[in-house]
Parts: sequence; C-alpha cells; structure tokens
Amino acid sequence: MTGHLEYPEPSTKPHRVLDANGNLVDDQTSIDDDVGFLEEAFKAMLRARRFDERLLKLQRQGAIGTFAPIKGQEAAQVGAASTLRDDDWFVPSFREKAAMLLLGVEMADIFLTAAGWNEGLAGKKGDRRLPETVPVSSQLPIAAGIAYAARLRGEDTVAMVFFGDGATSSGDFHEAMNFASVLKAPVVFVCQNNGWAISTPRSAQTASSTIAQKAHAYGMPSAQVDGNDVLAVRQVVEEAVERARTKGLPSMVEALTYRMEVHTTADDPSRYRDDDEIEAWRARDPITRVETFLRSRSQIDDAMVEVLEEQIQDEIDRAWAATKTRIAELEEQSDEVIFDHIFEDLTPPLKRQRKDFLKTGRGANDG
Ligand SMILES: Cc1ncc(C[n+]2csc(CCOP(=O)(O)OP(=O)(O)O)c2C)c(N)n1
Ligand SMILES: [Mg+2]
Repeated sequence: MTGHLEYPEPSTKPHRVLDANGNLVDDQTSIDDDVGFLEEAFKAMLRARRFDERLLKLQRQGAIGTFAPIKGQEAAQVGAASTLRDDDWFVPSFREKAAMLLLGVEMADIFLTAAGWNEGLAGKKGDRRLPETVPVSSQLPIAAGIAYAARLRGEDTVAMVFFGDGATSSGDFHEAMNFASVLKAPVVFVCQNNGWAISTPRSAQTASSTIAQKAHAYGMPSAQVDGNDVLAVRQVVEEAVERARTKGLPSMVEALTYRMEVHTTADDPSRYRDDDEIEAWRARDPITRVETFLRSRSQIDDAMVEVLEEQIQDEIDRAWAATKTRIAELEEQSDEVIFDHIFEDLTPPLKRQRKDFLKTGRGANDG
C-alpha cells in the first residue's frame, strides 16, 4: 500500500493590509482606527532608519565597532514591539535596533554598546529589555525560560523573542519551541525571515516550505505575515501576545522581510546577492509604504516630514555628543571594570583574579 505519506502544509498566504504602493489590499476593510498607529509607526521607523544610517557612518569612520544594520526590517520590528506592555520581556538578537528604540532604549546606550562599552545595554539590573545576543539563537531558550518563570510567579507578562530565518536551523530554536509548548510558556516567537543568513540563502538553509510551519511540529500555532507591512505585523503579533497573556501559551510569527544593507559592517553582500533582488525589495520599502498611505489621507505632508527629519537628526546628534562625553568619563575608570557585568556575585576564581589584578595589574590565570 502507498499513499500514506503527505506533507502537512500550513497556509502560505501571508497576512497583508497595505500593498507595496500603500493601498489597502482589501478595499472592504476599514483601517480608520489604525491611522493614529500608522502615524506613530511611520515616525518610529524613520527614526530607526536614520539612527541606523548614523551608526553605519560612525562605523565607517572608525568611531564604533561592527554592528548589524536594520535597514528594510523596520516594520517587522516596530509592528511586533508595538504590542508589548512596559512589564513584558523583550529578548532581541543582534538586529533589533528599531524595536529597541520603540521600547524606550536610549540611543546613547546603543551608541555606547556599539563603541565597545558594557555600560551601554548590558548590566542594567531589573531591565526587561534584554541586551543584544550575538550567538545565533541562544536567546531563544532564555526567552522560553523567562516566560516560564513569569508564569510560575503568577505574572501575566509575556516574553517576545526575535530571531532570523537562519536561527531556525539551529538546535536552540527547536529546544526553545519544544520547551515553550510542552511547559506552556507565554512566549511570542518572532522570526524575521529576511531570506539570508549572512551569505546563505533561505533555500540552502532549510527544506521547509515556510518557516512558520516549523511551529506545527511543536503543536504551536503560527502565521506568516508581510513583514514590510507594519499594521499587518502588529495585527498578527497582537493575536500571539493576547494568546500568551490570557492563555499562557506560545505562538510563532514569520515576518517576510529583507535586509537592504550589509549583514554586518564586516560583510560585502555584492559577492553573493544580485542588485535585481535588492531593487525588487527597495520597491517594497516598509517606510515608503506607510508614508504613501498617510500622504494619501493627508495625515502628513512635506513640511511635517521635514520637521520630523530635523528633530530626528537633532536627537541623534545630541545622543552621539552625550556618548562621546560618557566615553571620555569611562576611559578614566580603572581596568578593574573588566570584572563587572558578568555575575551578580563573582565566582571564587574570578574573585582571586580580581584581587591579583588589583595588586599586580594582571589577573592570575587560575580558571
Ligand atoms: C552560534 C553562532 N554561529 C555562527 C554565528 C555567525 N553568524 C552571525 S549572524 C549569522 C546568520 C544569522 O542568520 P539569521 O538567523 O537569518 O539572522 P539575520 O542575520 O539574517 O538577521 C551567523 C551564522 C554566530 N553569531 N553564532
Ligand atoms: Mg536571515
């Protein structure tokens, strides 16, 4: 007998509200109640893009270190993060600057981190906006654990974790999905599928026809959404947050998007991807889409955008000036800070190393 094997295909029609030209996909829907959100989202995305552009310039000037630009992924991040409450947990990868800014992380703290100082994002006790995670997918089990702990404590908070398409090929992703589902942890898994894991295309990364379908293996609901459509992302993620908050259960959202810049500042994408592909995605720019819509409703005009651009540049200038002052102060402090931001209480070997360091200027290498 044959014919028993089949593919459990999930729906592959991504949710979309506005098309690439800023028109309603379904003209029967009314988004009048969402215009206020779209205005705020437009400002947040523009602010994030300009900040990202400044980071890139500063890196090229040698003022900060390597970082991962977000250009093109602003809607996926702003739409998702806009659904979080202040007491919810935000667990980012290394590419979530738009979400961070929206959630109130200071520009100066991001600059400081990019310049190599722990004092920026790490080590802020009690902060529910976690710092960036560089080891791919290691943040996923952490988010599952945080959410599980919150539930045990009787909180109705949720943990939202961000990761890329490439991360879903790693073991930590599967362990976190399994843990969250089996132990009923209120996690919202947000995958920004930007089609690439550095130079590895999505097609060489996974044989699954969608990333969203990976959730089905864990008994978890999931959805695909146009990740360059900020309102669509918000609507889908809102549903996942609601499910986590009220039922304590996890969900996964796959936001289809594209990174329009380099993977990190240490990368040259011209060696592995075509200009045509970049051009095609440029036409789907998440910011232009909302701007066109808002202009068509006369919610914004040239003069307003000009004022907004000036305000943003001014904010970025001030944040960078404050960062330089802070760096000058930090450079005055003792090298002893190398022992900070690791453990709440130093382990015995680290205590010994610290003592030795203070005596001799060098740490004993005793493990
Ligand atoms: C454990 C680990 N292996 C390898 C790397 C090097 N690395 C950095 S980003 C990346 C690809 C990540 O791709 P994806 O998850 O799609 O995220 P994206 O960069 O596209 O946002 C790799 C392999 C790393 N940081 N951590
Ligand atoms: Mg990717």
